[in-house]
Amino acid sequence: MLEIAAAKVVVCCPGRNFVTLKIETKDGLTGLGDATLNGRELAVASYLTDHVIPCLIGRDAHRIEDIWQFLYRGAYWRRGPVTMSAIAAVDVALWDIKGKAANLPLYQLLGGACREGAMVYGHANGRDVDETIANALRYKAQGYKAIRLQAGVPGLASTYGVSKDRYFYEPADADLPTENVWSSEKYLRSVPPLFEKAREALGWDVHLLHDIHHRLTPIEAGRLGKDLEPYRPFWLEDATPAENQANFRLIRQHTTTPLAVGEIFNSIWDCKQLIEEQLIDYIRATVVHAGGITHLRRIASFADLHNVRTGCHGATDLSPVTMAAALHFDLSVPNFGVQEYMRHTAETDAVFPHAYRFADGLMHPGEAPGLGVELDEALAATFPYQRAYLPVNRLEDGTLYNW
Ligand code: GCO
Ligand code: MG
Repeated sequence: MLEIAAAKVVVCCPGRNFVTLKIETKDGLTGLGDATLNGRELAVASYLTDHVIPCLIGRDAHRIEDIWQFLYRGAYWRRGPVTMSAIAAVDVALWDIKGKAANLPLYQLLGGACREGAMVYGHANGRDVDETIANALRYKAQGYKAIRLQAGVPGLASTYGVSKDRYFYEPADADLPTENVWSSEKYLRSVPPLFEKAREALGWDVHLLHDIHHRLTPIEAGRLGKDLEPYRPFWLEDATPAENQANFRLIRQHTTTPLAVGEIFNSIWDCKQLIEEQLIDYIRATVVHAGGITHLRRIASFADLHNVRTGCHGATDLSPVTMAAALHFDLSVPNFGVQEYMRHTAETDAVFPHAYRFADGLMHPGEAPGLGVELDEALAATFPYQRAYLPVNRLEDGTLYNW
């Protein structure tokens, strides 16, 4: 028995907000879990502090599955991003503790390494095609084997995925939501030339990805997929909102471009039909928003039966605790596809010292016991929470649209 003696939530903002759960056992082991939900951070912090932590004290930290079932099945209100991020934080913190108790890196507890490292993709973005390609060439020179391309759309003042900084893209940028303007017509005209020029400049030995960020209808997405087929994209991400999973049947009927979905999914039920009917190729559900390692492994096993591979979300709003957990998962899961990797700021890396590392386009979680991530609480306290919202999106005639 490894008795849970205490748990607390630490909220900090070293460049952006993070919610971290720290669990301590009676004999002094500690585990970390990420509970960050971009733009809704304090809701998860309250869910943990007010409703979950009181139920953890005195339980056996070794009983990860039982505690997961207690928090999921035992609650009358199941699922949803707030609940599942809170459950994920507990789950990951308990895996961290188990790894430390066993003196093994987490991936060893998950069955050991299936590969030498996890292939990651970096974000090349720019105000126009040339700037995006110049940034993509820099990623290629650093050894990246996969690069996501996003370019500003001619005629639109700002575009999703395009930042002012070369490496850091942080969309939750305002005390109250800012408003963007969107035109699917202008966007659809802009993407094929980006890919055509990218293949000319980067060649064919690097994977190219693109994120639509839920902005198209299924038939528009089908057309874009078809237009991009000659350039062989690795995937088209989040073509259309996926509340209605059957939407993806229509996209599939029109293109062989691989499809990735799921960074906002929080349970297996959000992707059951997509996977079962083989409507997607990559599932992007990730540790922090989909119930932790325990639940994500279930999703991955189900996906494996249907030839769907993993492609975990890895934007900067997922803390280094999630990045580490994702890398242990990626190393051990048979149907791994790719891992998203956006570098955190130097301030974030200083608050969360970590063992994971990048080399030659791959990442490795390192050999430290458990997750291999620490939290410098004194430093974290110097970066207090700052309210920040993601933008909203309107069509050119003022209609509220998907961001
Ligand atoms: C991605 C995502 C992010 C999200 C961000 C919002 O593919 O990395 O789409 O850029 O917009 O995580 O919280
Ligand atoms: Mg995305």
